[in-house]
Amino acid sequence: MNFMSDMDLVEPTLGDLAFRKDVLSGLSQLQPAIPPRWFYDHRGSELFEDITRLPEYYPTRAEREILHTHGHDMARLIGPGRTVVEYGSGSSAKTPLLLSAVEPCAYVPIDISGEFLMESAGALREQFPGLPIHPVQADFSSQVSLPASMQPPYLGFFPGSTIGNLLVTEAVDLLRRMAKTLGPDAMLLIGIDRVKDERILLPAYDDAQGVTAQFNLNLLERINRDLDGTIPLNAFRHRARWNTKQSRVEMHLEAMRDVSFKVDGYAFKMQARQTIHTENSHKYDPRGAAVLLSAGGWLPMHEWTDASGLFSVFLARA
Ligand code: AVI
Repeated sequence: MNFMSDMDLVEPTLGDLAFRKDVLSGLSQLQPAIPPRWFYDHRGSELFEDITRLPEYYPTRAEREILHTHGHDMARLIGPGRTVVEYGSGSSAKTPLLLSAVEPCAYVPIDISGEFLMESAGALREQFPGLPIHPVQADFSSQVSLPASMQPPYLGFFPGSTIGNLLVTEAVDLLRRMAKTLGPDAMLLIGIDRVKDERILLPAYDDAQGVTAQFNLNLLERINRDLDGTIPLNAFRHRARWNTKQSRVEMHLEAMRDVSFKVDGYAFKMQARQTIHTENSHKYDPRGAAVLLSAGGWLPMHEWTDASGLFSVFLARA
């Protein structure tokens, strides 16, 4: 006999509904576009970890080099005894470098993915016994509340140049929310990718092994799986473009022929060469980064770069 259990009646979560809304409204625009936060399902997060190890993808290596080389200098300016609040901690790959340098009194990783949070908090507890670790599962695209037991002064940590994936107005809003959450005596340590030659930028987003292409195309697989989509994956290809005016690398999925498909029962048509815009990765020169931080309510104190000058880490105060 075949009974239907309660588990079979799966209610859509708020995340599922937000994904559906972003995809249906995004595909209906004149320039179809889907926000990059939907890249990170389980497979997408794995592919992103693979990207960080690619020879062409310099940001992760360059930022690690900066934290490794200048950790003592950073610790001197930051001082001991702050509660470190990491935004979008993910797999927390760079956290040990920071925590060993700055002598924090507690660590609060914030991430939308509970799975990643628990895994990395467990690993850090082993590595830093005695350090109180309080994970917060939250989406920092809205105001985040810190656990009541956490004490200022805070050090916000936002590595990886994730700020670059936001439009400038969104980035300013996020920085302001961080300033509000972390309070008047806070500091912020933030990774920001620099403007550089296209010959370095483009391969970083269109690697020879095609891992970034898989990462981009995985979004269509996710739509087909989670939103009952019929998008023919082999009709699309990955594209990375440098947009000089907006100082950003853009990722698109380009239709290689005219295509029609359905998502959640809604019909869509795209012509050959039309694209779905899936990501912006803004690059800042030192002045642009300082202006961005100031507009977000943070006063830049110091900038460190790697030996090749590819990437910056800024320390700022509220
Ligand atoms: C997460 N973020 C900072 C990455 C970036 O470089 O913009 C995402 C990424 N997209 C393609 N490769 C990496």
